[in-house]
Amino acid sequence: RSAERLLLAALCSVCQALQDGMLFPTESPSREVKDVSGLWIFRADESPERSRGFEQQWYKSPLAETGPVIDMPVPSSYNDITQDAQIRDFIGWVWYEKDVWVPARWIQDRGTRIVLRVGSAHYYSVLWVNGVKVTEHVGGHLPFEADISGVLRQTSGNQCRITIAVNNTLTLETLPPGTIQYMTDRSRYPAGYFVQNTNFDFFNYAGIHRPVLLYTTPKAHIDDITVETTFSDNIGLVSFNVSVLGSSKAAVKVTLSAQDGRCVASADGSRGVLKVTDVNLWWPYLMHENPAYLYSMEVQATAEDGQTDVYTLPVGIRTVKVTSTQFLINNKPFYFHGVNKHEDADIRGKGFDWPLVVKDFNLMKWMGANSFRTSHYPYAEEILQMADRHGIVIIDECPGVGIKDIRSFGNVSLAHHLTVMEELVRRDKNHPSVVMWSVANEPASEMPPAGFYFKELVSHTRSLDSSRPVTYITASNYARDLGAPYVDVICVNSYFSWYQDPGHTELIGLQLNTQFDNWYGKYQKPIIQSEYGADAVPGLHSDPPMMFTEEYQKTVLQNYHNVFDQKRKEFVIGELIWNFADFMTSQSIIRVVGNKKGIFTRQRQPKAGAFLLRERYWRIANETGVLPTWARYPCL
Ligand code: GCB
Repeated sequence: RSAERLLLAALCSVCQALQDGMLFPTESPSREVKDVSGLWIFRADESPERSRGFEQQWYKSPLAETGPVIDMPVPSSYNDITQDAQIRDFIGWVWYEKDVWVPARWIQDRGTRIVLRVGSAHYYSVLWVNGVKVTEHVGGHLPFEADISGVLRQTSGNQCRITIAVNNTLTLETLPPGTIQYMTDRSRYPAGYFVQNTNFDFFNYAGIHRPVLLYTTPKAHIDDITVETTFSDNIGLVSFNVSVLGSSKAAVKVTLSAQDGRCVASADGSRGVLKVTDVNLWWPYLMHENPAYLYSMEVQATAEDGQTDVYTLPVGIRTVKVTSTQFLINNKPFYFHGVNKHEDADIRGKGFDWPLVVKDFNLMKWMGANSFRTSHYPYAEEILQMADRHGIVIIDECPGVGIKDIRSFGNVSLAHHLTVMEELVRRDKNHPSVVMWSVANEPASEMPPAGFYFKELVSHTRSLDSSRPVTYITASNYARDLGAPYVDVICVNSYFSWYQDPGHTELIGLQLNTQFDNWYGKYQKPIIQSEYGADAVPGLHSDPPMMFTEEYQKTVLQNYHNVFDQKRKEFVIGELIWNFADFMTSQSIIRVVGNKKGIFTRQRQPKAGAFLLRERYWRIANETGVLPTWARYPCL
């Protein structure tokens, strides 16, 4: 116990809560946004130690003057853009650069704050502007930014050379973890040969994955907004907390408007509660005839000098609660019938792409999915905004996938994991679509340090946000799982008749029933089947079904569904298919150009399993009885 206390004290000193906010950049009367994504130039540092770029200070001069450069689109992973296998599999530092023009008035007006923001870059990034380092950031999948007003005003004025060095190396202390292995047998490997080992099943795509933006705010600006919502009868309550930087005496005014523009509540001051009569609640898709209702909250902060900063935040009013058998949204039972996804597509890898995002939402709505889990890392903010607008419910997962090595349960790893949860909650706390945090996927939760590790992680996450439940995804045995006592909902992944008893779909019923009864018997917490599925190579057929055919995938799904239909009357609160679409993995003997457990191909065409799920999800949705006839799936 005293050792635990010591450890905690050490941790608290490392992980001070994040100071600043991370509001999504939007335009307003006081703010401008300039997207500087597009075509950048690129150079991989192929020197043996990958350190030449730093030794030769490639950020000091235009990158093209340092050696050969190539074109590179942003956002995109760099891996699949060229014909060069070395770039695809590259490990180490790569360098990106773009010259942009900054509007002269931004520079001249000293009351304007200019911020450079990267939506995400995988994994470790360093940023320079006109050769001056402005920030660095550890971790992919989450945004980071730097105030570059001073640098721009001191260096070349309107001209802005942005250099970003990105390193995809994973270590035992990164999230996800990995190891670099040097091969020393000179009869098999050349000198200096190394590989990156990981414990996760998706390709470690790298590069600048989300948009790079320049945006402005007044010097005294709204730095962060936190809203929490609840309701009682027909009164909605929105509590808000606004933090302003650059002025200690700014006057804050908050106005909430309905979708027709009508002002429904307003208040003065940086903290308070807005009361909304005849509230329109935010309901999930297929749970209400008018789902995804969003109010619009305008925050104004006026500083002593009279300048006003304005920021508008969409607000959905809803509650989330968990009982021992149910997941309640707005006090009504919610059953997750949804998917697990990846940010993954041909050519762009994990690069953000609007056509793909909109297509995926259309497919989810087509199949009657009401939810998805952001397996195995946080997705782009734009995706969460879509979910808010369409009523798709999200389990928001951090990048804690593949924590399998006992050394990754140490202090340094835990401190970083706590910081990542802070970054995640800071970014996503205001999204009504986000109903639960997931702190990890399939860790080695039977290893002794996992108990302490997950106790800390879950309680820290709760201290950051008490309005949402916390889970982690387990694939471990119910009797040996050391994290389950701390979570609110048990999420279990299992692959009966695939990794266990391959080919024996007749065993699924028995084994899945046992799984559910064991977990519920031990913890009395509601359970989500957070992954299940089977690979299907599109176009492969056999009857009776054989593994890897579309028929086999369907049969596996049907056998799971029979059990879900029994257990959802008791304590099973959701089912999420693995996976929405086929996705790329590293090369191995169990993957044929990637993981084929998608019910859609990587190009988003349906396999037989997609039609099966579509019928099922709409049938479940129709059971709620709230859907008007026109909104029902016609065949049912
Ligand atoms: C899992 C993992 C997921 C894999 C999946 C599979 O349990 O969470 O990342 O892709 O199984 O297909 O093996």
